[in-house]
Amino acid sequence: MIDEKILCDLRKEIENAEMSEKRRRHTLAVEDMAVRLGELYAPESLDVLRAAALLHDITKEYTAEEHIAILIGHGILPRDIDIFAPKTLHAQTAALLIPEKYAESATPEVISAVRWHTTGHAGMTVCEKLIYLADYIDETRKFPDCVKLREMFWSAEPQKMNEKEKEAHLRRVLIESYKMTVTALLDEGCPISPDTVDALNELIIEERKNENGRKD
Ligand code: DGI
Ligand code: FE
Ligand code: FE
Repeated sequence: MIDEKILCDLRKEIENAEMSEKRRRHTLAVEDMAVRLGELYAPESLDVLRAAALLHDITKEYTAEEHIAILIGHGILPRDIDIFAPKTLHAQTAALLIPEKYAESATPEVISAVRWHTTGHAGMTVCEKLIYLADYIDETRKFPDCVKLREMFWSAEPQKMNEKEKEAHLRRVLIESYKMTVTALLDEGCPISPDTVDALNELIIEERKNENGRKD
């Protein structure tokens, strides 16, 4: 449990951290969205969600060279995909720096939610899914795909769904988000991280099993 005082201090630190005004507003809006999603899907983990949201983009504005130096400094050899999909690097480096810079918030759940917030991966926990989604649909995002996904998530009124419906709804929204991301990346000639592909495949397979279950 990360107590309220640690979370308040963390928010103050992030409010004063060296990052652009846009990134700061986004970070605080991800915290708001993570809490809204958490109230629906993981009310017992609001502390994890708040800390992960506040920490998820702490290295977003570092250069590619700085990210690579952090990986190497932690004994990690950058893979080809790290070099050719550089926008995914900040999730790895933020997760590496949290225990050093924000030790009081550095629980395994917080670190993993930050680590996977950009690509996702196979076997995502509910907190990992919620931070990934909160990051995509926070209220400051005006990009058409984000507006569309935010609308898709809330217009279905998940507050009124039972547990099974809510789970299926989250899965469908996540699949849609990955479709939009992968399509945009391919259009731009960017490689798709194997973690992104693994996450999407797993969600599609779960969805197919669910459809078959409904037919039986
Ligand atoms: O850091 P944010 O901008 O708030 O959001 P984010 O951490 O989800 O990063 C989004 C960026 O990462 C976006 O430009 C797309 C890129 N990205 C996400 N998954 C992949 C990826 N880029 C490549 N090349 N491959 C991926 O699988
Ligand atoms: Fe990010
Ligand atoms: Fe973000």
